[in-house]
This record gives sequence, structure tokens and C-alpha cells, in this order.
Amino acid sequence: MSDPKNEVSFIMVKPDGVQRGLVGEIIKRFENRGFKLVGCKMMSPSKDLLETHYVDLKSKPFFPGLIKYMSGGPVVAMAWQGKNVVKTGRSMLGATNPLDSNPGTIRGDLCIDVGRNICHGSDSVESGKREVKLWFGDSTEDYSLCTENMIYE
Ligand code: RTP
Repeated sequence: MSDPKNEVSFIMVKPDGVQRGLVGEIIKRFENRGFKLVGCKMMSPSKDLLETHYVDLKSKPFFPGLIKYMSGGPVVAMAWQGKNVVKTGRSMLGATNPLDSNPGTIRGDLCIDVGRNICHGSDSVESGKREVKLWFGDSTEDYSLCTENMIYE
């Protein structure tokens, strides 16, 4: 069986989160919780990539607006690794609509509108694998074993 500590989630700071200078705040929360950043890049995603990422929402009335919003500037795409990172990451992000997000969550503390909710997090372990592969290919790292070397010479 695969090691639960190797679970990965795709977390993205959306264009509004980047423009508002919230990248560090979001990274800090995941690092403080104990998760490992194993992939990170700032990029302007193509329409094709966004439509593939959000393929399950294609029939929703808000889909065109979602693609326009997500094309509005660079995003920071991240892969985070750790035990239960998908479910815990979703609870750290808060509900999709920030007005329903509890205080203490990223959305509950930092934003208001569902169409400007600053971050994305994979909604299942399978989505986590699919999304990390979609955005990073095979180029993520596995740093889980090298932490001690970064503290002791
Ligand atoms: P995300 O994928 O961004 O983490 O969000 P989610 O799973 O919590 O929610 P999902 O239903 O997959 O929706 C994806 C994103 O679409 C935008 N949205 N707008 N105007 C609306 O009613 C509406 N509903 C969803 C949000 O930006 C949401 O995060």
C-alpha cells in the first residue's frame, strides 16, 4: 500500500490571490501545518489548460466567467504533500463560497465573493493526482526524507 504521507494535493493561488499579494500567506499556512511544498511555479495558464482543469464544470452557467477570471493574470500552481493533505487542505481553504467559510480558514479570513475566492484545492485524492500531473507533468520533487539535512550539517 502507498505511504499516506505521500498523498498530494494541487493547490493554486488564483489571479486575484496573486494580485492581492496573498501568495506568502497561503504558503505560510500550509508550511506551518507541516505539509511539504513539492512543486511550485508562477504561470499564466492557457485557456486549454484551464478548460481541462475545470472540465467537470463545463455545463455550469458560471463556466465562461470562471475561465475569464482564471485567465485574468498569473497564478501560482503548487503541489503539496503529506498525510491527508487533500481533505485537510480543503478544510484549510474553507467553503467554496467565502461567505460560508468559517473564520480561521483562508477564504473565511481573506475574501468575500465566490467568483473571487483566491485559491483552489483538489477535492479528492484522485483529483489531486490528476491535477498535479496535469499542471506539473512528472516534475514534482519528493523532499520528505531530506528535512534533517536542512537543519544539521
Ligand atoms: P476550486 O475548484 O476552485 O477549489 O473550488 P471548489 O472545488 O470549491 O468549487 P467548484 O464547484 O469546483 O467551483 C470551481 C470554482 O468556480 C467558481 N464558482 N463560481 N458563480 C458561482 O456560482 C460559482 N460557483 C463556483 C469558484 O471560483 C470556484 O472555486
